[in-house]
Amino acid sequence: MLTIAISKGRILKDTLPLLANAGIEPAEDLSKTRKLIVPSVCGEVNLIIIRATDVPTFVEYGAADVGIAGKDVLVEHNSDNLYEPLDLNIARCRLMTAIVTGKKLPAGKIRVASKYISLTEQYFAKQGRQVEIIKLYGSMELAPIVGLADCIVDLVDTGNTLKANGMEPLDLIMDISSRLVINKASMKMKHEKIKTLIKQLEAAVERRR
Ligand code: PRT
Ligand code: MG
Repeated sequence: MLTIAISKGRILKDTLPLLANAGIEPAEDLSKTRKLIVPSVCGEVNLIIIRATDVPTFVEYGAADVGIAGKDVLVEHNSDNLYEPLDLNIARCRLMTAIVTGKKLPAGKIRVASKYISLTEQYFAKQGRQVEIIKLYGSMELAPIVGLADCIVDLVDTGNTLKANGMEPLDLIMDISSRLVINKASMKMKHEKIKTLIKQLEAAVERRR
């Protein structure tokens, strides 16, 4: 059996066609079921359905052999126990700083709201700027408007969310897409199965280009 960790959020709709190309189809409609473990039609794979941010944790501890997660989540998680053999080129977006439209960052120490504590810290350290980071779990766009922070670090796709909240993107921190990750021990123990999966997904990603 191979266990694959996937998340129900925006990554799912792009993930399913890729998995289908690798011969993996969920035995139930994932958008409807409340089950957290769903077998594949072929019976050789179990899909576990978890929060996007939990994918690296499940794969790191071997609770799943394989997972699909955003680069943002992977860099923030920062594990040495994961192979990352394939860029799936799905759920693409940019990690950016953003600010109230027309405003400039004040001089000196600034307050930055984000759910990406480690990425934010690294980015501003490289810029040589002192920051106080305020951890939020969502609705980052609100923080500068209500005076909680000078700017935010968040994912931007169309830019519509920022715009709708009177904000604009400032600097690009990192281009983001979703990646295939593999538990290091699984890579050894289930080498043939996983190698085949990587090859099939690779081909599916190429075809999708
Ligand atoms: O489970 P949890 O709630 O912690 O995760 P989640 O809700 O963030 O999951 P999900 O499914 O929403 O996102 C999972 C992954 O999708 C992220 O880790 C990214 O790798 C990827 N992704 C790609 C995005 C976006 N694009 C994106 N636009 N994740 C979030 N957004 C949000 C962004 O945070 C902002 O609120 O969409 C808004 C901006 O979109 P635009 O189009 O208005 O610019
Ligand atoms: Mg969300």
